[in-house]
Amino acid sequence: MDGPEVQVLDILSLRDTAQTSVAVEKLWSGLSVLSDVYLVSTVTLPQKLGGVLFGLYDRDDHNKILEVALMGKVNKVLVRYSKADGRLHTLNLQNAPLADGRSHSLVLRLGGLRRRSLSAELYVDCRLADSAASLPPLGTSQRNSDTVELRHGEKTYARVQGAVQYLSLQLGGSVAKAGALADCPFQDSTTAAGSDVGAILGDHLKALIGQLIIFNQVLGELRLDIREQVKEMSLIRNTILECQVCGFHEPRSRCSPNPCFKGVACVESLQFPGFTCGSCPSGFHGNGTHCEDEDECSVWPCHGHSLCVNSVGGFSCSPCPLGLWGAPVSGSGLSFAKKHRQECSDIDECLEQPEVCTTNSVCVNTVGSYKCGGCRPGFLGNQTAGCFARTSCSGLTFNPCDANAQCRVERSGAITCACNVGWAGNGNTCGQDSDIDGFPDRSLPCQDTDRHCRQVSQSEGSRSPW
Ligand SMILES: [Ca+2]
Ligand SMILES: [Ca+2]
Repeated sequence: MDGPEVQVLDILSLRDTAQTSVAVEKLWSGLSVLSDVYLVSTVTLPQKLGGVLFGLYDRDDHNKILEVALMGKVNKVLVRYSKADGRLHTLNLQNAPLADGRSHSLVLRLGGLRRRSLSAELYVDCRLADSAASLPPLGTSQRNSDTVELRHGEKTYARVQGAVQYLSLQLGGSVAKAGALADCPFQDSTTAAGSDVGAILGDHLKALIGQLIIFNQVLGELRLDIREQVKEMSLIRNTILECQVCGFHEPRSRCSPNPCFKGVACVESLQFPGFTCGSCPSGFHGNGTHCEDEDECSVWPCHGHSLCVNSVGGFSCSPCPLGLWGAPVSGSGLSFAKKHRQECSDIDECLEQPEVCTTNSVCVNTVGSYKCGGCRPGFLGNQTAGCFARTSCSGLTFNPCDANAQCRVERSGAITCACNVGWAGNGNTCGQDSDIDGFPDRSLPCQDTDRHCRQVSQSEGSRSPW
């Protein structure tokens, strides 16, 4: 059906009124029998500029019958046409960025001309830009083609430094055919040749597909936008996190208040949960957030007879047992406890505390204690009474002197005894000497050579000094 009936009217090639009239007539008769009409054009528009591209007007009252205008500022194509009741209907087709100084192709399809509702599709640069369906029908029946005037925007566009390179109307045919005029590789639609029902369904389907395509395009753009937004957000977040001088940085810190165990350093982190804790303090084990006391006593750091006391964060050993000596041990941590075991060594009491046993007695050192034995050789006595030299002035038992004599230790260590005044004898034994002549009143039972043990005789009295 598309084949021989399809006509293409090259608008720009219409040179005179006669040619134009023929073209208008063809168009006018086409509108009443055809299903689709296509406007195909290639234009160049400077930034934000636009203008009427094609229009049909009533020669008598100058009313618009059909007008297609490009709105460069808002990227729209405005289609205005008079409805059956003579009033003007305006159709806005979006997503048409045509005004950027470059050449663009556009294909506008007006479909469903013989039905009760009109549909429209706009392709820009071979892509569906926008579509509309269920539009009020075109009011053409009451006009005669003689009163219709055709105008196009070639001169207007040239005035604003733009151009209309190509402009034609395709009467009937398919989108694919119209696309071919604009070098667009559209696929041929099968519905165009179907029945009315098929055509209606096809129009709706086309409109639906068109909307879906646009929706997809919008989604794709949105996705790109969201990706950009996410990038920017993470950039801003990182900037804020790294910004030390920002006043609001500190209060938002994940380390304030410190979420780590008491005394453990907290470092801000970009990874979840936003902070990192240092290692647990000495004497504790855990992940830095939760730390538990280590039981140092479990590695037996104390001496076998000392008491180990585990405390929160540390331990201590009781002092070495009696008789042993060692430095006090306390600290924190299992490794410390393993390296610093309590050492208790014996005290040599005999050497360090000579007075623990009686002077001149035997002292024997033992591990953890000592023993006191008997008196050393040359001494007599015991631990209770003391140990004395066999002769000495110290104890009554070993004093060789008479009770009435003076005991004296000479420098040589020898002991000498001398009878007190009024007494005479050899010192070891003394007798009363009433006349104080150095001789006892009576002979004494002692042996001596200096006669002081004997009473002096009368015969010997002549030898006295008196
Ligand atoms: Ca502990
Ligand atoms: Ca000892």
